[in-house]
Amino acid sequence: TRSPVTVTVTGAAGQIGYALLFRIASGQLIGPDTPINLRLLEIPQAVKAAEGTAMELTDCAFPLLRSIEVTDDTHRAFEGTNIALLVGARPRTQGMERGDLLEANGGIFKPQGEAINANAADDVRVLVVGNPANTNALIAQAHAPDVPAERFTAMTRLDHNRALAQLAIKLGVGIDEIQRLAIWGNHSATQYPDLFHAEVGGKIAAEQVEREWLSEEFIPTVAKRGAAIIEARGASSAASAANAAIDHVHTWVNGTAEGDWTSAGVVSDGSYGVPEGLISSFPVRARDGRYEIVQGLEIDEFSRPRIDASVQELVDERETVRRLGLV
Ligand code: NAX
Repeated sequence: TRSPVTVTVTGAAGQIGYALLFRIASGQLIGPDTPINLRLLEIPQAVKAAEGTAMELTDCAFPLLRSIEVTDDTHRAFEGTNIALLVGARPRTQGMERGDLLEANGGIFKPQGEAINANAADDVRVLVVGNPANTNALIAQAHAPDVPAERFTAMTRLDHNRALAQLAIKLGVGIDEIQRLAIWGNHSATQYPDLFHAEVGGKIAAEQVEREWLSEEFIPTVAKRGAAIIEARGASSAASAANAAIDHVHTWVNGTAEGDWTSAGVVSDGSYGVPEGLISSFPVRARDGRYEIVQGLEIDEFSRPRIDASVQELVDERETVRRLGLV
């Protein structure tokens, strides 16, 4: 058995929280040898509901779950945290402009960034799930100057998994036969799922599908899947989002398979024309506990404008939060 890891989950009483916490406590986040101390952060009105979830977690008698603490104190929530999953966010409500949404979320992610900076463990890793995830991650990172910027990431693994599944269905192959797929840009409808580097059976995926399917079906289906789930379920993706968060952290800690990569929103080093400092999705490898951007890929002319459009949206979001004094 390894030393225990402290995992903080914000928005713990929400629907993703409910799908996520039991999997963390059962050992799926890091691995079957690592005991977990859980910290659940909620707003005061939802603390009672989070305590109910904590009771159920206790009742599972998970061998790896060492402790659970529910709090509405942001500083306490991140004390000694090794893994921070920032799930709670302010949803867009009717009549709300994008600027209002970014400002409301700044009110959440700025203090959480500060609290991580002041209280978290030296090896803290942060995954932002709450939307707009990339820019929320940027805001938190901007307020944690003592934490290496690369420790702040945004979740595009759900988009990645959606793209894997759509391609597997189309080609009639297993998920494990697909390698090197990647999501570029923002976790939004502008995201670009790239099949020009993806391989199926050692051959480029884009060459195994019709170009029209790629542009008219695959890309929009992946990009608008969140809306399709809401339409069908009457609620937004929860278990699949929780699953993707588990995948993101598990890969970060345990590494990608040799020769393969995955997708994550990470701080740009200027690669592929993505302005430095933006938190954008890239093809990434995980090695030695770090995500690194896969370098040296050639970007074809189908992909280039699509990547650029999504990155431009991130640039605009950063401009907005700069004007609001949030970064
Ligand atoms: P819910 O509304 O069910 O839960 C959110 C929870 O966050 C609530 O319990 C609320 O009390 C809490 N909360 C709000 N402000 C908080 C704060 N300052 N500190 C701590 N907790 C706070 O939403 P849910 O369906 O769980 O979704 C959570 C977030 O994930 C949303 O922002 C959603 O848009 C985002 N998603 C991101 C995805 C991604 O791929 N990156 C996909 C799924 C999901 O849409």
